[in-house]
Amino acid sequence: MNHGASESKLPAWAPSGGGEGFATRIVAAVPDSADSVVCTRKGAARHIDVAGLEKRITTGDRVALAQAITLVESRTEQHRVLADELIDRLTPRSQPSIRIGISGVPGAGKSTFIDSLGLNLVRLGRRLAVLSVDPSSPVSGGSILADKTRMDRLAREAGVFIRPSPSGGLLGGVARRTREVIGLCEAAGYDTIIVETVGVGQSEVVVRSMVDCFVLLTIAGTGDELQGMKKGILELAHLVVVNKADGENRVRAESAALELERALRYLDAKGEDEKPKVRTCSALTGEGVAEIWLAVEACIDRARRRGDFDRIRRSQNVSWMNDLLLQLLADRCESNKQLRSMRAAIESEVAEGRVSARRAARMVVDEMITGWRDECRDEAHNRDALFGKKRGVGVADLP
Ligand SMILES: Nc1nc2c(ncn2[C@@H]2O[C@H](COP(=O)(O)OP(=O)(O)O)[C@@H](O)[C@H]2O)c(=O)[nH]1
Ligand SMILES: [Mg+2]
Repeated sequence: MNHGASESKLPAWAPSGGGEGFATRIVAAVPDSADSVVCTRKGAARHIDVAGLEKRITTGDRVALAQAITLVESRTEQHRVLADELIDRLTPRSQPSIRIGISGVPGAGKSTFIDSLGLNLVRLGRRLAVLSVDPSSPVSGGSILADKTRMDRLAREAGVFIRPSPSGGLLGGVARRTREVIGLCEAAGYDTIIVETVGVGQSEVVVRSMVDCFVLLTIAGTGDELQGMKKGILELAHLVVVNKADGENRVRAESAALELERALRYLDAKGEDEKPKVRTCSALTGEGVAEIWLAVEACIDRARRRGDFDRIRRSQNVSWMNDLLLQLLADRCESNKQLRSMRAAIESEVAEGRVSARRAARMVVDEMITGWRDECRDEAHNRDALFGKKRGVGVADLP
């Protein structure tokens, strides 16, 4: 499979006259069918050249980056193995970056805001990747570098990479992959990562756990709306921005900002320094957007001075690993046929009170461990037969 740039084409919505200079392209997706990729690393390399992909990504090839993201997002086991390998190769190459989360209800103006902010960042010489975590965003036709995202101006910039959510993704799954996609973008040399997420509750919490600065974008509503904004969400924010402060709406936006500031004064357990700041802007006219960026930088500087920046990143990495660990166990419980049928049988025993829940959970874990050990042994046998005992865990190494 050759994913050369020649296979990419302009999206249907590209402005006429944009020509070859238009940065956004549609590229073919990594096929999802199991037989398109041979299971072993050696075999699979014939189809997806992980080393080649790594090289292209680190030399700034956006088509390669898009393909890598599609690979990471794929649900097939074969792709998972290759994605693991690619991530292992790229992790040491990650560049220092800042990660910003931008959340808000649909229509608050997030995409318009990112378009405007992004142009400022490009002028400042930053290389920007925009990722969106929006399970409802419609995407079609394979992997697309930017859909109709209201980021048309940004999408033309050479130093910008825009990636909407994969279609049909469940929130948990989309966000889980986003963490890895951030890493890919950093390895590709993007120094500023913006994650756009729809404010529907859970997604904010997930995105908050992967960024350095979390911005909540809101609009002046009926007043009730502000009151109804969940305290929990406000507490997540480093910065609250009241958008659409333009035209007739300007006064309302400014009074909404004052009201928010008052509400935030009573947030407990945070020093003055750490309380969310409130700003207004107009993403449409661009007024106030540069100041928002200064506020983001100030927030990151404060964190650095407190020694929080690195500490929080480290703890985000660790909790990320722990999330993955639980996810691996849960996936195993669901995907392994033997475990599934054993669980079904034992569930009815528990339901009838014949076996305690505690004992049953223990039995499932024992079964899981036994099954895993057998599989590892088989896998090691196969590997030894294929490659000899030179690398990896040999049969003799297993307990
Ligand atoms: N008047 C005004 N309209 C805006 C502003 N920002 C966004 N909009 C409009 O609000 C609508 C939703 O914007 P969009 O960026 O798609 O919101 P998102 O769903 O939060 O990404 C669009 O019609 C925008 O043109 C702003 O600052 N002022
Ligand atoms: Mg949007």
